Amino acid sequence: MISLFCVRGRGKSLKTQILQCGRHQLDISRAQVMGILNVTPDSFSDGGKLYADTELSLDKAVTGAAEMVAAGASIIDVGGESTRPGAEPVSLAEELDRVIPVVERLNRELDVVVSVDTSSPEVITEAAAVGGGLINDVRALGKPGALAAAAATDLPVCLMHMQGSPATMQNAPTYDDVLEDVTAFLSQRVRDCEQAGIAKDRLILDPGFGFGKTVEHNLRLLNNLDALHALGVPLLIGTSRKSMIDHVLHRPVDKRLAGSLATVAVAVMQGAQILRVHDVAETVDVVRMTEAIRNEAVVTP
Ligand code: 8Y7
Repeated sequence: MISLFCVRGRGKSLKTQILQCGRHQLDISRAQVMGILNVTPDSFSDGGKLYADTELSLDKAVTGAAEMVAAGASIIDVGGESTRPGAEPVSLAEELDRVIPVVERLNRELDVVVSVDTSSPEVITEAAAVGGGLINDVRALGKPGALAAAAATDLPVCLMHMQGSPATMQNAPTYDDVLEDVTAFLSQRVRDCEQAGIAKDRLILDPGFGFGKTVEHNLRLLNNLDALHALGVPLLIGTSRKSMIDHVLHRPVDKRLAGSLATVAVAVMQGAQILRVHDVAETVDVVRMTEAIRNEAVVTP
C-alpha cells in the first residue's frame, strides 16, 4: 500500500520543494547552508563600536557575508541580539541600528536570502521592508505582537524551541521527555501561527540546540529528527561550535569544526533542510557528500 503521508527521514528525497523567501526561491529538497553573521558590537574587531556609526564596520559585515555566499551559503542570518547563555538584553533602538542597515545592504548587493535573527515585532517589520527574506526567531514569535508582525510580512518563519530565557536557560534544564516536550511545543506553535494567518508552508522548525538543554537532551534530539519531521515542516539545525561539542570532545570554541561537521552529517542524513553554521565552505562539502550518500546519486550543484 502506498502511504498518503510521506514523513521525511532517512532515505532518498529528490522531489523539488520551494520556499518563497521574498524575491528568492529556496529549493529545500537540497539541504541549504545558512551562514551566521553576528552584528553584535563584540563580534567586530574595531573596539566594540557600533558599526552603524562607521561605514567601515558596515563594509566588514558585507564582506563577511559575501565570503560566505561565495563559499556556498544560500542564506545569511543577521543577528543583533546575543542569545548566548547569560547575555544582556539589547534595547530595541540598538537592535534596529545594528540589523536594519546590514539587511538593507546585503539585500541590495548580494544574491542571497537575508534572514533576520530577531524576536522584536518592530525589527521583523522593518527588516521585511528593506528586503529581508526570512525571519529566524529563537522565541518562536512569542513576544507580544510578533505573530501579527510576522504574518503581515508574507516571509517564511523559523520557529525555535527554547526552555526558559537566555539569562537562565542553562540552569538545570529538565524535561519529562525532551523529544515529546519539544515536539509538542513546536506543534502548538504551528497551530498558533496558522491561527494568526501564517500558513504552515511558510514555517521552518528548530529544536533549539543548547537553548535550555543538557548535552544529553541535545544528543537525543539530534539522533531523533524523525520525531520533528513528523510535524511535516522543514527543519533547521543550529549546532555550529556549540558547547555540546565541547562536552563530548573537550575543545575550545575555535577547535570545534570537526565536531560541528559531524553534527551536520547526521542531520543531513536524517533529512534536515537548513544548516545554520559559522564554517560555510567546510559545511557545504559535508552537506554535498552526505546528500550524495543519502540519495545514492551524484547531484550537480
Ligand atoms: C540558533 C539560532 C542561535 C539555533 C536558530 C549560537 C540565533 C547561538 N542559535 N537560531 N540562533 N537555531 N534558528 O551559538 O540553534 O549561534 S545564537
